[in-house]
Amino acid sequence: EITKGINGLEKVILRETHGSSVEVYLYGAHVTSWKNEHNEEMLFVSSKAIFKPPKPIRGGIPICFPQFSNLGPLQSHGFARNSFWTIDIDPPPFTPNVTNSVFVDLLLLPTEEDLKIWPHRFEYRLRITLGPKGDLILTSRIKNTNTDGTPFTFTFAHHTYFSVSNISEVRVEGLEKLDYLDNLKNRTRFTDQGDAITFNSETDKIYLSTPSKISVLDNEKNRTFVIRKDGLPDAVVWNPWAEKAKTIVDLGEDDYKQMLCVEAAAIEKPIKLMPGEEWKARLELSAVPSCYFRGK
Ligand code: TA6
Repeated sequence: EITKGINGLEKVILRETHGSSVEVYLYGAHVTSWKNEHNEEMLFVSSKAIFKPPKPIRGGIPICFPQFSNLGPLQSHGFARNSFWTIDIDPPPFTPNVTNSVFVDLLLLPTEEDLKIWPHRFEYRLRITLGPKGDLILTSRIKNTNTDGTPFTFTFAHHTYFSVSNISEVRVEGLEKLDYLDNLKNRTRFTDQGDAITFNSETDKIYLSTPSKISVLDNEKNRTFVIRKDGLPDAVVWNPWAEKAKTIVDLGEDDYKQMLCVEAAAIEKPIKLMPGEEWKARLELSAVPSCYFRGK
């Protein structure tokens, strides 16, 4: 189903028979809503989000491509998140396919303007799938279509904003004892010392070579988000906390309490593609009651 969203921007709604749903804006291929079968929202979108190009949407799942953050010459987080994507009506086959699922295929090709700032031709195909149990799966395929024989490199992240009841009660599991780059300390490399990751101040870290499964436990809501990823070795953990939040115009003053970004990413080792070569990555998000998660 394609409808008009905020400010007339087009969005696609996927609905699954048990009642879960996903909303995706073509602007940015940006997932702005992911609801479970009880109509509960899993993603945070800022109360002050500006749905007006060229501003990216604050919240949901922005795509950072072809550059994560300001790690290169492009605008922060690259141009995919504020580009207009199209619906890909005839994508090459995806394997494996998730059975009994609903999905939409989106396509990003560089514009002439993009080519001026990043002189590489590519095809970025994104499949957004809502699985039979309400899981959200994002599958990326990025192909170098340069005709002049040149390779290109990029960094990447799914900048997921999870909705949490109270950041002070949230715990992240799966990143303990790993190395990370601390963005608040000039990206100096440290080794995590704690047992689990909890939050009581601004956090902006790039965890390196992380496991394929990371969990975000929201004790107050009795909900656990499970992140499964493939082809995305790194994981960014970000919460701006009170002071930084005040400097972000499209974030409400107390919004930081209700959000946590845990971002499946490829940052430390940029991806290099030769002409004709394709890179694939997969992110699968599920939300389960914590008691169920604990018992597993
Ligand atoms: O992923 C963390 C980060 O790179 C932070 O450094 C923080 O600034 C955030 O992303 C948001 O970036 P944005 O460009 O959307 O304001």
